[in-house]
Amino acid sequence: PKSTVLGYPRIGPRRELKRALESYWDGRSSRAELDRVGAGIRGETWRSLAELGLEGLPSNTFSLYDQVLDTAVLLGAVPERYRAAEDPYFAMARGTEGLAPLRMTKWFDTNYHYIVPEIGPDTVFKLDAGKPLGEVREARALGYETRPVIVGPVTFLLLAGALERLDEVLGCYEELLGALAAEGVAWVQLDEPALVADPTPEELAAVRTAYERLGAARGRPGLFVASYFGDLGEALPVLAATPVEAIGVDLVRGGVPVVDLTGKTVVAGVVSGRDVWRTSAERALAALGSVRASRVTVSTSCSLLHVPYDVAAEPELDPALRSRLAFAEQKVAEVVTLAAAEFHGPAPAGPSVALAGPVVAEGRSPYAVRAAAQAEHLRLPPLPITTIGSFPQTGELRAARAAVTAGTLTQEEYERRVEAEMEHAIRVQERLGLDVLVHGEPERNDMVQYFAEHLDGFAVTRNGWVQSYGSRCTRPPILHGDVGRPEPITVRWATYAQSLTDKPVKGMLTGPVTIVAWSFVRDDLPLREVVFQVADAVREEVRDLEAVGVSIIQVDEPALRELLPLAPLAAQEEYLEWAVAAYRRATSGAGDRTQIHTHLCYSDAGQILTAIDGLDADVTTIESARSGARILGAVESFGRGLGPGVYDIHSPRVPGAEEVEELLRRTVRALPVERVWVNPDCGLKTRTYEQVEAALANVVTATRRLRAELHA
Ligand code: THG
Ligand code: ZN
Repeated sequence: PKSTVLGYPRIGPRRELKRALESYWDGRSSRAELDRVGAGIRGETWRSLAELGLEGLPSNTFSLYDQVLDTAVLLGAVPERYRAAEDPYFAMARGTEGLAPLRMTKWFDTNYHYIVPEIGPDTVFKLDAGKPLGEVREARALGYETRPVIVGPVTFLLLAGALERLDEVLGCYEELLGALAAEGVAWVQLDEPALVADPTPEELAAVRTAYERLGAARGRPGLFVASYFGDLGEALPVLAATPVEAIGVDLVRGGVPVVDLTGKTVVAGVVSGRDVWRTSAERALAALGSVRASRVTVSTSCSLLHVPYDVAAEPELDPALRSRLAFAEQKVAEVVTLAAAEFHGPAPAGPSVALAGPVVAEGRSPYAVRAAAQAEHLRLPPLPITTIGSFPQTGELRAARAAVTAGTLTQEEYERRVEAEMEHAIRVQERLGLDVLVHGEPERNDMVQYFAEHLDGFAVTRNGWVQSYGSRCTRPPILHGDVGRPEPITVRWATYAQSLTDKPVKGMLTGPVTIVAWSFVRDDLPLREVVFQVADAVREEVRDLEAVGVSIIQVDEPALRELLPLAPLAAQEEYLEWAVAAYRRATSGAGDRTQIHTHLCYSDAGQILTAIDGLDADVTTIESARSGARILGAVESFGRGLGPGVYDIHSPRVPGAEEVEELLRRTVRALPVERVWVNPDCGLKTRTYEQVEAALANVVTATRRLRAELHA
């Protein structure tokens, strides 16, 4: 075909799949109803792609939860303990009463999260090709011939940490190719994004083995190996030397291949699947024209899973901005248009943009000086108890926000309800005996969305949902112009919350890297420049909070690691340097007496502990309980206040006081006691008040026991 896409969104243009899933999980609808909604989304996708004029239609890009989990099921890698569950697939994805779910982690450097396959000595690989075969037949019944898309063997095993099982897994893939060929399938797409992250010699050998062997399978469909999220580098010549007929390259992130690919089809990803901008036809055509191959198919740089469905669903966007945007539907149309054009090289050099001058993070005093000033000013007890920021978000509040948007609730009435909710959260914390309170964030839907709505240079969408994991989605804001803060954002709420209590109430801000990481970002400036613009806006907010007497300000950077380049090491180091500089730019306007807190969300923070230290926050709260306090092994060199979470908020389970006490004891053994903070692992937004109150009461009990010993 002359045109194709590597994949498509699947949550449904109005999140139909999300609703069907959650209704099925709650027992409000049947499995048959869920399958009917899924079939509707698949059929509508094929119809829409064909109508736009796309030639190569993909199938098996749909998933009820995650494509990596689908691949585990395809290969029979279902751990024994899930097999007896009523629905083993969703048991692995979400857990059951008695079973924890499989682990979930980020899909390369996207905001999509996949289920990590669990492969152990007991795993017996056995093909179950029902899903891809079913989709091929389903599409055919609607009149469409499709190319099944499947995670490739090397990427699958690398994600599972089990590359040594290649031989067994290849047996399943061979069998799969046979089954697809018997079904009359002409092409299969095997996704190998793991190859773009600087493959090791072992990984390159695995690529060679895998595709020599699959290439030699008799009577198989055409093999299309898709790479994305970067350059294939050394994997390209290796792959090119195997019998695979087509190779997909990401020409947005990576360069035009220097390898001569005569004899192959190159599936050239010139339309970005990672942003929301229209494609420059000039640059795309030049890139297409410089590919040396026997055939070129125009495509997207990766699956369109990572962008919203349709700009047409955003009538409220400023027309000037709308005209610059392309979501999934518009990107398909671009692919079709480019495929119809004549290509001619050579590719122009990438844009060169001058960088702004060096950033000087103007000085706060060294930590020790600040710590003394803060101790004097705040007069907190030892082992101060706090929470991360959000308190349970009630259905009534979400309904109230929707009512304001619908025009059935006045802004004044809404704000009264938000204030009542804040007062409730403050009273609960006072009654429990916490030391540093939070206002609970009832005024925020999503922290990034909230700040984007209040900053210049951002647009927010109404229907621009992108799948984050399972049924969960976000609407990433669109950062399209210069960032500015027209007026204070959080000062009004912070002032109100502080007026209710004599205990300190933390100001709550989101850091510049996180705001950018969870948005779609303009591509005409280096990322670093954009992040610094956001940092300056946050800096103004920090100063304004301080000016009204807020003495503790938390600037969260949960996504600090998310923009980390996949490779090489030098790029990663450079990134961490400027990301840390941006954070300091955002926070260094605060005086020594003002205590800066930060919160980071992941369990393997040990890896970037040096960068975290570089943020120079006075207190860092961090996930710890869920990972068995692994972080404690790494913190000895950490020179500032630290609150390793004492219980896991992701589960509804209420921790006992003894359990919390045990974790606290381990923490004070690893760190000087005057630097230890006591807090849960993360925000409490997804829990109920009942759970939160019970858990925090036990945290207070445990902390008081330790404090009593300190005094003794
Ligand atoms: N905010 C934003 N991006 C994020 C996260 C976030 N990306 C990474 C990580 N956190 C992803 N985790 C989640 C967790 C929950 C939800 C989405 C992503 C979620 N979403 C609601 C849903 O799908 O029902 C919708 C929320 C809304 O109304 O905006 O629950 O925390 N920006
Ligand atoms: Zn967190």
